[in-house]
Amino acid sequence: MVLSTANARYYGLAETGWRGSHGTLDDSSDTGAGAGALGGTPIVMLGDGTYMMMNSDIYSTVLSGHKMIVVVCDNGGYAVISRLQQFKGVPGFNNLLKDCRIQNADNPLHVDFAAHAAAMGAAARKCESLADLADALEWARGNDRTTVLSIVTDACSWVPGDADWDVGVPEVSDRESVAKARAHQEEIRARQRVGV
Ligand SMILES: Cc1ncc(C[n+]2csc(CCOP(=O)(O)OP(=O)(O)O)c2C)c(N)n1
Ligand SMILES: [Mg+2]
Repeated sequence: MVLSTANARYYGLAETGWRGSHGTLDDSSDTGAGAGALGGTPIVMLGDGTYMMMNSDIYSTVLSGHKMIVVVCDNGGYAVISRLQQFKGVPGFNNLLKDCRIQNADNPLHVDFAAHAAAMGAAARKCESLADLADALEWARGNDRTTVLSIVTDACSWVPGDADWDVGVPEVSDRESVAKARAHQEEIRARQRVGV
């Protein structure tokens, strides 16, 4: 099982020989997911935003016959980045679909991931519940090619535990919330250990 976030390649490491059965790949420097080098079908779990950034790997695995199972957690956008954005003192914009400008806010323009994956030759199914996902995984295991399962997830529930994320905040702003975020950033930086 591989958890993959933004821009990690879904399958790459299967071909480069990444060894291990579980892993989490995070952020833009990663170039591998979809382990399975030691046998078995890789299961790659990723977000809807990650799907949008790197879905051509699905087509490649259909063409090359390197089957994988992809579970797309569709929470309506870049949820973690929306959270980060709001922590830095501004209301969310352009990260969650519901916060985007060109659309009906009550009915955001969701991508139909199952239809999209099917268009690239993958087997695909939309799951309506966790029980449905369990059935779909069984079905996916028996398929002869890459299979994509999508399921709706929550954009605002987070597991416990957190860390400061040192992203630049403007020094000058009319918003008090931004000034506070900036002051917090300076506190974070004062506690950083250079070179560690
Ligand atoms: C190419 C690239 N652009 C931007 C980012 C920053 N980034 C990290 S997580 C993330 C959001 C990913 O969205 P999604 O996969 O839907 O996960 P969610 O946060 O919604 O669970 C982005 C844009 C990145 N890692 N790589
Ligand atoms: Mg998302």
